[in-house]
Amino acid sequence: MTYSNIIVTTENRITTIKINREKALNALNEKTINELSECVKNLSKDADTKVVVITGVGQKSFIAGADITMFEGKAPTSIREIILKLQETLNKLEDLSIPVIASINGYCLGGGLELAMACDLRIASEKAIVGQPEIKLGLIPGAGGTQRLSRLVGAGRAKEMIFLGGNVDAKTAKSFGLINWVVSAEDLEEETLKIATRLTKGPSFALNMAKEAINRGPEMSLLDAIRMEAELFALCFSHEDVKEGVEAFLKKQKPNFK
Ligand code: DAK
Repeated sequence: MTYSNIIVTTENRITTIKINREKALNALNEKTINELSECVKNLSKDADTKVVVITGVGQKSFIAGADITMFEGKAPTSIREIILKLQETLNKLEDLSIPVIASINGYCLGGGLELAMACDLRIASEKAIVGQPEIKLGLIPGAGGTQRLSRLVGAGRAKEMIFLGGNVDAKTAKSFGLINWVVSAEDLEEETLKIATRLTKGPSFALNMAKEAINRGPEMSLLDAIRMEAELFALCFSHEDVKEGVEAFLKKQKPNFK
């Protein structure tokens, strides 16, 4: 598939996906969702990529939500089809075995925030604006927002953001626990790259196990989740990275994970 609504590049084992609809503030239309879906499917089979970064083209917007023109005159059945595709894509994104970073360069609204929340880490420009404004359209978040937002910030904050549909700035979003880092707009690309590069040098098997434990845990009782953690901890010993990490520590050297 040749992409036009997303730009995909890979450098030093970091794959960057840029949403490329600057004139519509990178809103997600059906074509963009289909391209993203294909790209995420390919990434799940890509052994070379160690980290994924998602961002938006331009200075103004990460993703200003779903493309609202899509909602006009659509039958509920066709809306359902598109929304299931988006949900499926975000679930696959969340399930990638490698770390995924949302680099939020501006408006991050509705489906855009839902996509960012399906990523593992979120770094934002201080100019970023974040929100779930669906209620203003007579809608609710439809791509995982009611669930992922309340898990990230708690039910009270999630209800505040979803019921009132107000936007918050990056610093406030960070104080909610919704964003990991806030940096200046000029530094966003470089700071994102620093984090991504650091992750490419990490032990990929252990990173995968940590992601699995954190993502699966909330679906289980605490005791079952802790038991799963122990199993995944033990599984790490099946990988050469543990030997490398432990030996490097004992020799007071930096580990060189393969
Ligand atoms: N959809 C389509 N076009 C959009 C857009 C959007 N979400 N957001 C902005 N644009 C377009 C504007 O129409 C305008 O186009 P032109 O008039 O130049 O042709 C251009 O981008 C620049 O926007 P503005 O002129 O409005 O720029 P401002 O700086 O004045 O305002 C803004 C920026 C982000 C505050 C404003 O554009 C805005 O409020 N945008 C809408 C935000 C929003 O409500 N987002 C959608 C939430 S609903 C689903 C998938 C996901 C979901 C549900 C279903 N399916 C796949 C079915 C989730 C739902 C949502 O995301």
